[in-house]
Amino acid sequence: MLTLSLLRNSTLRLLFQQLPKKITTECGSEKLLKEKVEASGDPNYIEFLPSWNPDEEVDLRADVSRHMRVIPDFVNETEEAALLADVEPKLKRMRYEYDHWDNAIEGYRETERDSWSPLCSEVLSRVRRLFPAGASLLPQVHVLDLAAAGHIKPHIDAVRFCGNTIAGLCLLSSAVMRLTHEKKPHIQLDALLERRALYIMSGVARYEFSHAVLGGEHSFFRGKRVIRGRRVAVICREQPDKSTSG
Ligand SMILES: O=C(O)CCC(=O)C(=O)O
Repeated sequence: MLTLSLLRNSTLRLLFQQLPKKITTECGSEKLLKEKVEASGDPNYIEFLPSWNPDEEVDLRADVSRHMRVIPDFVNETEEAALLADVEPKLKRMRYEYDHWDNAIEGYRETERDSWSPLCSEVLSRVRRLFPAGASLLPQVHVLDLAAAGHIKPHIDAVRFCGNTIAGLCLLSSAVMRLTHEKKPHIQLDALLERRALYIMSGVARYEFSHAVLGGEHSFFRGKRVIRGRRVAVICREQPDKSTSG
C-alpha cells in the first residue's frame, strides 16, 4: 500500500519512468514468476517419497501436485508480525492441549477470528483471491497454534466442516506436512511449509490422501532436518458443500 501511494507521487513516478529498461523488465518478469508460483505452487517445496515409484500412478502424481500448492514467502516479516499481534493476546490466555478428543493433534491451542487489523485484512484478501472463482469462504479464520513439541497426526478432513479448498499461512516456524494415500500408504509426498509460506490444499490432496504435520524428530525434507519450533497456522476454509454437510 505504502509503495503504491508513493508511486502515485508524481516526482517518484517520473523517477520510476526513468529507470533503466532492464530493471523495469526484471520487475515485470519477477511479477510474472510470482503470479506463476501463486497459480501452480513452487514444485521445489514438494518431495515425492522414494516408496512412490515414478512409474506408478503417474496421473495421480500430476493431480496431487496441482492440489497441494506451496507458495514460499507469501507474507513478509511485517505482515507475519501483524498477524501474530492480532492473534497472540487470545492464544496466550489458553493452554496447550495434549489430549484432543479424537487424539488427532498433540500440543495445540486454537481459536477463530473474524476481525483483523487493516494490514492483516489486506493479507487475508490476498489469500482469499487464490481460492477458485466463486468459492464461498467461512467468515471465521481458524488459528492453530502448535507447540514446538506438538504434531498433527494423519487425518482426512471431514466434509461436514469445510469445503474443497483450504489455504494455510505458516507463521513462526517451518514444518513438514506429509500426505499419505489412504488406500496405498506407500504413496506419499512431503511438503516443506517454510515460515511465512502459504499452502493451498484441495481435491485429491484432501480427500484421497491423509495429511499430517510431523513432529520435530521426524521433520526432514530432502534429507535435511527441518527445525520445528512453535508454529502458528492461519487457515482460511471454504464453506462446506451443502449437499454433503448434512
Ligand atoms: O496446521 C496446519 O497447517 C494443518 C491443519 C490441519 O491439518 C487441518 O486443518 O486439517
